[in-house]
Amino acid sequence: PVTVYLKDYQPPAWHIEAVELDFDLDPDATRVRSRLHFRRAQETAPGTPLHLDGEALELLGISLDGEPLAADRYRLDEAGLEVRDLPETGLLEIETRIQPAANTELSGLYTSSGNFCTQCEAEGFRRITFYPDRPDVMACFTTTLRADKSACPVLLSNGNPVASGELEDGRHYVTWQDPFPKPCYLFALVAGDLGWIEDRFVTRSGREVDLYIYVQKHNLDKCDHAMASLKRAMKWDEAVYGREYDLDRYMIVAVDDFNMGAMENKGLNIFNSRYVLARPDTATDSDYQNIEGVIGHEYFHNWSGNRVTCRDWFQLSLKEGFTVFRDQEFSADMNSRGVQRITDVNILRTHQFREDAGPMAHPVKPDHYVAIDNFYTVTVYNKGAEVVRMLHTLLGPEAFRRGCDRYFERHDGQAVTTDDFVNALEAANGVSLRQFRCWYDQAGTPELTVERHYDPQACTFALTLRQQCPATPGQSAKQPFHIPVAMGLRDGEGRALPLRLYGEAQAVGESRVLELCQEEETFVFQDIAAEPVPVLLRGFSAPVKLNLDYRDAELALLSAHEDDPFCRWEAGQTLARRLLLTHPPEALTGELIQPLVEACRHTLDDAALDPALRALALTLPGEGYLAEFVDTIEPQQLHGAREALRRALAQALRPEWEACYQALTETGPYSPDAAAAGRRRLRNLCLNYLIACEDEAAYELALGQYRSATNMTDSLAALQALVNSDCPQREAVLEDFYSRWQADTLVVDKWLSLQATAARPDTLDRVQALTGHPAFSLANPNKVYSLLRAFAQGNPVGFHNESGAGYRFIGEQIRTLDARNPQVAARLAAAFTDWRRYNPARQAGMREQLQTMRDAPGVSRDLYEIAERSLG
Ligand code: B3K
Ligand code: ZN
Repeated sequence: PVTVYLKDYQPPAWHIEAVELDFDLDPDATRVRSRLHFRRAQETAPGTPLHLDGEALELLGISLDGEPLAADRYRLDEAGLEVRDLPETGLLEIETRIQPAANTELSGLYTSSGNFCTQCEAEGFRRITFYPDRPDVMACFTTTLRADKSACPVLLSNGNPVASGELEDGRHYVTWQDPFPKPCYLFALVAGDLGWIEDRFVTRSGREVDLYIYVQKHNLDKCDHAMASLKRAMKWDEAVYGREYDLDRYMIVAVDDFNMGAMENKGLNIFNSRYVLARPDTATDSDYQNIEGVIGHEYFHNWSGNRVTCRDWFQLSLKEGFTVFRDQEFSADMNSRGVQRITDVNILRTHQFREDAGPMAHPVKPDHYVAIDNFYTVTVYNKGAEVVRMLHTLLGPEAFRRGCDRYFERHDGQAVTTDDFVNALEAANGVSLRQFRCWYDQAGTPELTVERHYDPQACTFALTLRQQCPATPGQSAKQPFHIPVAMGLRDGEGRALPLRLYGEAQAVGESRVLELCQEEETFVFQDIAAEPVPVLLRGFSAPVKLNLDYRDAELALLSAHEDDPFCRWEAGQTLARRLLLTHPPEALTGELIQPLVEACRHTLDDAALDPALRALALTLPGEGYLAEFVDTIEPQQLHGAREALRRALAQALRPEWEACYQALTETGPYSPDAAAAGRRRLRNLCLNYLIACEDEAAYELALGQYRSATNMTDSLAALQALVNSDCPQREAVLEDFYSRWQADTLVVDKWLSLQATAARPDTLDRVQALTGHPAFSLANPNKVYSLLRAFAQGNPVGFHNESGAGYRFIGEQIRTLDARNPQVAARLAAAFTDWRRYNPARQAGMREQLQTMRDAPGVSRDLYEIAERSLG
């Protein structure tokens, strides 16, 4: 497999000014006629051939300016088509044949539940027709779809419909025109027998936009939340970024078979149905949240991604990091800002920090890849979002907005780089972000070590901040980063102190952002009457690991008094983490855990605190996060410790959990709003503790909740509690759930995940058995994620079973899957990349699977790259 390097980037030699596509749709043999209006780029020497990418295509014909092209004027190879001796401008017509129903990779044109749909990002368009498949080639698309009218009454593509009519043999056609030039990765078509709901949005300048959500007809009663979310997103982007929608219609289509979450195709988003469909009895509160977030994300791409796109795929974070930041802020504004931030930090620290510390570590702007689809990572997306968030923090909201305005204005209609984004922020504000650019180029998570010194005579408090970034593959030495450290100081009673730095005439507020640019800097605060408690990284202002030797009493104080929700939560988590990592499970009782018990009691009773924040504070750090703090990961040990502490807290506060549970009982109709969801979350957490007592009363409570639940959140929480307990009815309830929901594929996914993540000795056997269950299919990515990935990445004790059987099972599944869908196989293989973190026996078992994957005959580029880099 070939490696592509950023340093080799060359601008396109040929432009495509307009393209007309004509599809004769048939599941087994679709004919695609393409008319490319090409022009040689000014800098290109005459005689330079035109390269068109193509993969899995059957070429039926090719002509130039109306004449068939002689065989010696073009050459077909594995990568595509090379056309020689072209005039400066002209029209190339190409006819190809493809087989949508046989497309198991779900890249290009494929069928899902009998309907046609496409996925072109990153390099799927070349599986539809020969084309310069790179984002810096932007063209205006006109697309005609022809299909059988009864099988495909709905025919959709980008832009606006401009013509339609009947054809012979019961076929019909629709022609779509997209007035905005776009790269081919944003092309989409959908054809099939779909139902839809419609709505309308009036932009703030008074333009009317028709909104459509298309789904399989049996799902029509599950679209309202997605539509409401879309309208909120459109309004938010106008209010916060001044960005309006630009076409007459905005369409969303939900399909059951989709490799990723969703795709921002211009005017025609295609979604994994799990990010569209919701009804109170089928979707949980977090499903509702995720739908709102992903609908927002794809909508925001219309500006950050589509109107301004990426020059090449190394710039992926230009659109993804920025758009994730935008969707996180949207969700924060629609719900609870504190809860959103803690949730996002949790994802970052559990998954991205881990990636950044392993063999797949890469910068936010990578500099080489084998399969670009492997780089849709938590680093490019979530760390990329943190980088944009730091720019927001450093510049402040107004200057950040000015910079974004400048960026959209300067680059509208262009394909640009992350550097262009930073340039625009600089230019609009007259600042230099030279050193800040390190965040784009250097991989690895910096460690921020803090030393403090209080001088009672001088009444000064000095904070010395030192940064250090570990080596990552291919990058041994690192330049210091420009790190914004949002901070404050509190006195012994928890009161915030005014902050006056050395040399300042007066205090500047009680919260401020220190900028660490050197390897080490000291900040001295004046007028500090007694030793204060420092609070660092408010709002988690930088994606770094913080080392600060807090005393337990200080953490307790912050967990009771700090205003910043993240820092308050973090203080409690740190207390719990210390217990979990420094004591054997059997010691986690009595005196030792008394301070934590008291902190939990305080949180439980704190009626003034948002229930969702209380639930987060009362949740023990996850095993995945804890694993970041040990040298050798012993999954059973981490799990055992966490379970022991959970049981101890459950028993110590039994009456309190029960009282809180009862107090939060609600009877009204379901609403997914943040307040109601927060109350359910806390109540279900109480249930989760109560069931840890493993007694009849707790079982009855869970069984009662399962039977009487009127929404999926409560139903699933009860089921999960039971499945992870020794309750004798657990199997019966699981069966009941399946027989009730077997017709709803997304609910069945939850049923699979629950079993795959159950902490029970027989889980591996069960997961193996479930691969043969009618509910499972390797052909559907959601099923693979719900069962196999949930087991491999969400059940460390099961997957890392001493016997190695978990490794062998998942390895085998990956190899089978690779032949059918390399992208999904490669995602699943991520479970093995961290093999060096385990003991020698596990290392050997994991490495063996990676080697077998890498050396398998016919291994895909995607899987090869993951295995090879992991073995590195
Ligand atoms: N841009 C798409 C991801 C495409 C995946 C390519 N393998 C989804 C998103 O980030 O909005
Ligand atoms: Zn995106």
